[in-house]
Amino acid sequence: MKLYGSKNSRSLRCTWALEEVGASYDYQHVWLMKGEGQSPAFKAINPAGKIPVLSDGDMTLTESVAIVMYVAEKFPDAALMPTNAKQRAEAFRWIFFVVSEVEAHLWTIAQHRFALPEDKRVPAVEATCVWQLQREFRVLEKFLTARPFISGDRFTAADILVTHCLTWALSAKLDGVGQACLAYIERMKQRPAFARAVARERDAAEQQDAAATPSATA
Ligand SMILES: N[C@@H](CCC(=O)N[C@@H](CS)C(=O)NCC(=O)O)C(=O)O
Repeated sequence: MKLYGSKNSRSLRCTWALEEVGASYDYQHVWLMKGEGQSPAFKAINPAGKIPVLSDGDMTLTESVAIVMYVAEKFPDAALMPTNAKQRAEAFRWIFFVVSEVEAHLWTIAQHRFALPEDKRVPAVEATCVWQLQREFRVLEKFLTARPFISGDRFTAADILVTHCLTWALSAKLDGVGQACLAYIERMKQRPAFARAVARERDAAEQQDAAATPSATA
């Protein structure tokens, strides 16, 4: 398997899942800020020019949540998704919740802060997104006050996605993430697989940077 990703992006969800299951995989850093996502070579892999992308044999898979779910299914022994129908539904509940009710607003904020062309940005949108996000943060706070993991008493793929969105909210300096959510983020960051995933993405970015920078002594 090969994952195409970028530091500080949604690809961390996939590297984290791959590390949780102990998969062996190649990782290629794609410098979005340097326009690599739009290069003909990368667009031949994903015509949308976006990361993450996972290739596995003859399959090329985009969409971070689909990749996380594929990893969960390919490595069933790691139990990233429960097999019991009710527990599985509970994990899916939080995956859909965080993508549709939290990530959507985070992405709208990012688009109107920097991702859209300047003449398409409407800064006033942010206040509405923040208001909606704070309602969703209160929902997460209620559940994470009562349980160690978002879908119950064990780690699932839903924790990868919820943690990623909560850390995204913090790095965007948004208010309203509660104490139980903050404690949960810290617990999730203590997972060895999380630390390995962050290091893998960071090291790949640094290596690519070093390779592109002419040596001072050359
Ligand atoms: N829904 C997609 C979103 C993918 C996406 O927008 N990725 C961003 C980085 S987090 C990207 O590649 N942006 C480059 C671009 O839009 O040109 C997913 O979850 O994988």
